[in-house]
Amino acid sequence: MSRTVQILLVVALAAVESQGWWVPPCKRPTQKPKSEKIDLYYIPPSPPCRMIMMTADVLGIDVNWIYVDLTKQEQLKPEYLKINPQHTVPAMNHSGFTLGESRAIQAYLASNSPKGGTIYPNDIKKRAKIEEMLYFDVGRLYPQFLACYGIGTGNQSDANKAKFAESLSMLEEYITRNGWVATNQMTIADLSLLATVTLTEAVGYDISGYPKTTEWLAKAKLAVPHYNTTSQTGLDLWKGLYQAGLQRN
Ligand SMILES: N[C@@H](CCC(=O)N[C@@H](CS)C(=O)NCC(=O)O)C(=O)O
Repeated sequence: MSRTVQILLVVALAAVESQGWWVPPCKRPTQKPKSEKIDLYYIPPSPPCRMIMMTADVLGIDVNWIYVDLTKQEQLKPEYLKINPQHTVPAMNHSGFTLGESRAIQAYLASNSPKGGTIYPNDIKKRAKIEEMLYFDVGRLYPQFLACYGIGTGNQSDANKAKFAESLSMLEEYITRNGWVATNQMTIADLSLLATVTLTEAVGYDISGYPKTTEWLAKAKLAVPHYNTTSQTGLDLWKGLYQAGLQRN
């Protein structure tokens, strides 16, 4: 090859490369997969959906909110059941990766977010404490609340009320020990329990006998961006449904 042809080839290659038309294999830039937006299926009044809304707001992440009309049984459609066989909201679809449990969604959102370490730290002991309180909520406090005050299904028997009150005392003890529910800072467990404990406001249950919980409730609400425009609106809708359920009984 003549010297002139060699120079022309080098110049042509440089031009092509600078336009990004072709990159030699050895120089191929690492292709970072574009992170697709997360789809979150929800309805505003649902307590587990409110905890997801609060988690997304605390993380400051932008997601696709997709309303599922339960009155039209959209949650029973085959395409929804593919995402969540439990036919419940909330549910999540992140480029084909699906979840149908609110607290698992919280953990995923936090793990996937640059700010996630603040509310879902990597430290294994802190995580264990957070999980302890998430299970406390899903396994004890929330079902005991629903046993008394579930929409159209609650039974405010003395036994049910006593169990709920005992669990509130346990929560009071955790908050007294930690400052927040699981650790000394706000975590996804606080957001889970915030969704549950604020339900007491909707049913007129007085928690002033639990002073640490009352203090925590106020500071947790302040720590959630847009609490009054997102979570509170959902809670008010839940209250309307609860009162309508009372009238039906
Ligand atoms: N353990 C689930 C419970 C979710 C749940 O019960 N969602 C209700 C609304 S609050 C629902 O979607 N019900 C409709 C159905 O069961 O078909 C979670 O926390 O994600």
